[in-house]
Order: sequence, then C-alpha cells, then structure tokens
Amino acid sequence: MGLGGNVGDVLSNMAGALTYLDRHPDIRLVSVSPVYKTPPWGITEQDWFHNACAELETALTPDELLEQCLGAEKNLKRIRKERWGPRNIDLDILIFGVLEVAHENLTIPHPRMHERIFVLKPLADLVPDLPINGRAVREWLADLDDEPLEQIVLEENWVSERG
Ligand code: A4P
Ligand code: MG
Repeated sequence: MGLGGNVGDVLSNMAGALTYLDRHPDIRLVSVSPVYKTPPWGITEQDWFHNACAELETALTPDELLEQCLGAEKNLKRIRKERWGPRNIDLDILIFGVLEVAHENLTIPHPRMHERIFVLKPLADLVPDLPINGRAVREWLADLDDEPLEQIVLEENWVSERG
C-alpha cells in the first residue's frame, strides 16, 4: 500500500491509518518503509508530500480492503477536492499479491505507480525485486533516480507512538 499526504500532521495521519487497518481482525500490518518528503506530482503548485509504503497481510478481497482504506481515510476526516490536489491522507493499493483487478472503482496494480519516485523509492526499500509490468521495482526506480527526495528521520516505533 502507498501512503501520502501534504496537509496537516501527515505522519500522525499515516500512523493513524496504519493503526486503523491493523486493528481490523483480517488485516495485519507487516512492515512500513521509511518516510520521504517528495515534490508534488501532477499538480505542482502545492506543498511537498510525505510518502511511505506499507506491507499488509489480509484475508479480505481487494474490494473489501479498498473499503477499509476508504474507512481509514474517512476516520481521519479526509476531504476530497480535486484529483491530485492537496490532501491530509491518501491510501493507494499498489499491488495485491499476483491479483489483477480492473473494476470501475479499483485498478490493481495501481496504474501510475511505476512512473512515480514517491511510490518507487519507499516500495524499493520493502520489495526491491518485486516485478511490476515486467520489471523490478529497483529498475523502474533507477530511471527516476535524479529526482529530488528527502528521507525523514523517525523514531523506530513512530507508528504505534503516533497512531
Ligand atoms: N481507486 C482506483 N484504484 C485504486 C487503488 N489501486 N487504490 C479509486 C486506491 N484507490 C483506487 O481516489 C479516487 C478513487 O480511486 C478511490 O475512491 C478508489 O475508488 P482519490 O484518492 O479520491 O483521488 P486521487 O488520489 O486524487 O486520484 P488518484 O488518481 O488516485 O491520484 P493518485 O494517483 O493517488 O495521486 N505527489 C506526491 N509527491 N506524493 C503523492 O502522494 N499523490 C497524488 C495523488 C498526486 N501527487 C502526489 C501524490
Ligand atoms: Mg489516490
């Protein structure tokens, strides 16, 4: 899963979302990547984002997991305005094992993930060899490695501390 945001206390929102999901009986938070500050993609006239990736284990279907992600966003009082615009939290399901999904409201793998350093960098910290569209995450990342990005220094237990 990809996490991002650029409004308010984004680290607390990320921690809150991960804790919300981990509390679900059929979702387990396995690992969380480092958090990066990243320049805005899409609409560039907005603040830099914080971005991270997390690995979840779940017995839910992709649609059920999306519902829980939307629940976590709602719980954090996310307000949806324009696409690609400012937000306090955004949760994207990037990949779901080997499943591919093309529903009206859910596309997996996430269609734009391999073009975005803010997804690829934290994802490569977790699963560098994972194939997306026929290439490993770290290979896609190598194409974008000249883009700016800053790793945030965080305490090890920041998710449980802030969640
Ligand atoms: N949806 C479809 N597929 C998925 C999926 N795999 N995971 C649907 C999650 N949701 C998925 O999302 C709209 C709908 O997408 C959801 O209700 C779900 O049914 P949204 O979060 O309201 O809209 P959005 O996020 O503005 O649109 P989109 O196209 O998902 O944008 P992205 O791709 O998430 O980009 N720059 C930096 N540096 N860091 C960022 O995190 N994020 C965005 C948003 C733009 N620029 C950014 C960042
Ligand atoms: Mg999104």
